[in-house]
Amino acid sequence: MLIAITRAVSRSIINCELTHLERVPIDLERARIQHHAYEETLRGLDVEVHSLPEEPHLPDSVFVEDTAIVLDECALLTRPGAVSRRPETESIARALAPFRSLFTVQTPGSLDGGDVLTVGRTIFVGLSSRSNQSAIDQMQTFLAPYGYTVKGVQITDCLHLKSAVTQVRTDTLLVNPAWIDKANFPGMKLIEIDPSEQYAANALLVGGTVLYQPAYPMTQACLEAAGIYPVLVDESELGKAEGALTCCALIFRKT
Ligand code: CIR
Repeated sequence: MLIAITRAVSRSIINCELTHLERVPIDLERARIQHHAYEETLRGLDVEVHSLPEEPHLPDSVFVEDTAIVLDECALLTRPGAVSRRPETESIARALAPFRSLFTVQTPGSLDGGDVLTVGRTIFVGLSSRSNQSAIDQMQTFLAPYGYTVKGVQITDCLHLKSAVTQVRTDTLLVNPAWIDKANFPGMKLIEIDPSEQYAANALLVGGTVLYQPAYPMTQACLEAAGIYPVLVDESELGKAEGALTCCALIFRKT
């Protein structure tokens, strides 16, 4: 059984952090309808969804992925790279406490969950504008006793590691080679995005099902050519806040 922690879209989302996108109006109602459909899609996959109430004063708080890394054995609360996002972790700590023992990244470490890709016992961490070497060193210290290896990975021109690469099958990653060096993933099968769809590398693997946005039909065809038929879910309104599918939930096994 899988659990997903999600959070309602904040009424202040228009004041979100932006790094690579120009600010454009965000239709709050449309964002909420799409996010609700995303939660319903998860429920349809037998995921137990715990939807936290809106945080009216925390614009980016719907992007719960950035606040924690949840493994089978424990969870790590992040110290988000954007100062405006640091208060988001308080309520997430309360939500996770019934399920996992918690570690917390300490200053001078900074870490966004969007920079963390766990593949088996290897944890890749993007060295980005949000996540730094100190956080990687702390993760290695916390997680080595559980048998995890933490590897820093350089990314360029995108916000987070998972803007550039996500897992779509146990042995397969979906990757944008313009933003990350494929040599970081020896032994894995790689599917490249279509170069005309630069944001297409963010897919959400839930159990054996891939959730994917309808905005990337060329890359979707590449997935299908590899035998991966995604369930489509549209979070395009939150895309204007630089969010993608993985950002909107913390998904973990109910142990
Ligand atoms: C931010 O810049 O922090 C938010 N506007 C978007 C965060 C997206 N999160 C993610 O990709 N994990």
